Amino acid sequence: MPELAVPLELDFTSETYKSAYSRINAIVIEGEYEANSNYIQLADILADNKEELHRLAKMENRHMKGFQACGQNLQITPDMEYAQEFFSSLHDNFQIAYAEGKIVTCLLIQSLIIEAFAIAAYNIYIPVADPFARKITEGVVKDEYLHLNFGEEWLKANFETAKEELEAANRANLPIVWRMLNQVEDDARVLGMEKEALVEDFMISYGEALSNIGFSTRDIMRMSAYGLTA
Ligand code: Y39
Ligand code: FE
Ligand code: FE
Repeated sequence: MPELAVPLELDFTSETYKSAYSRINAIVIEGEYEANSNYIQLADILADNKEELHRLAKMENRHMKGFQACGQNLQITPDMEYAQEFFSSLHDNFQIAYAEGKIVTCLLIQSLIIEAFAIAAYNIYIPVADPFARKITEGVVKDEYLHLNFGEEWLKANFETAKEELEAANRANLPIVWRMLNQVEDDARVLGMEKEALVEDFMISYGEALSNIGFSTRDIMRMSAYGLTA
């Protein structure tokens, strides 16, 4: 059987490809930049995990540089203004939660939702990427599993006190991810990535994380349904 859903031809030099890449590449660069600063902020309030969080922050900075090189390699200029707007809702919700000392909400936004989004995007991108970007992305996605795992472990250890806040944070932030996926759908398709595959991979990583943290299948079904109304 041939691989499914890989377009017959992707011309990495076409104007159509480069235009879509200028937005998706910017999204990824902005995401990595914000992930770096989110982990630095988390290190300031999670004293016990300070060193580990600084290590994660450093990885995000390395990822950002890798993806900047991917854009340069294809001779595109990332549309950073577009990307900042793309992340603004999650960015604002993280900053509001941080200002209120809501560590659980911050971890749900960065270490579960954004990391699961990254894992989905990178896994779906790798088979359709240009050879330079494929190498970079393969290295990056390994780190993203470590980041998701950090959130899982911390939230699992604090499950009883975190449960209610996690449910509220899921309810407020999962619909935003759905809107982001809808917004990026057309550009992603130009790069050879189908929205259905992104959604599927996201829900697998996010659902597994919720399960590892301590939620029941019933809870996970209920929590997942909040995305659907976006
Ligand atoms: O933890 C991380 O490194 C996450 C910041 C990076 C986010 C990547 C978000 C990717 C969404 C791209 C959508 C393309 C289809
Ligand atoms: Fe990253
Ligand atoms: Fe990450």
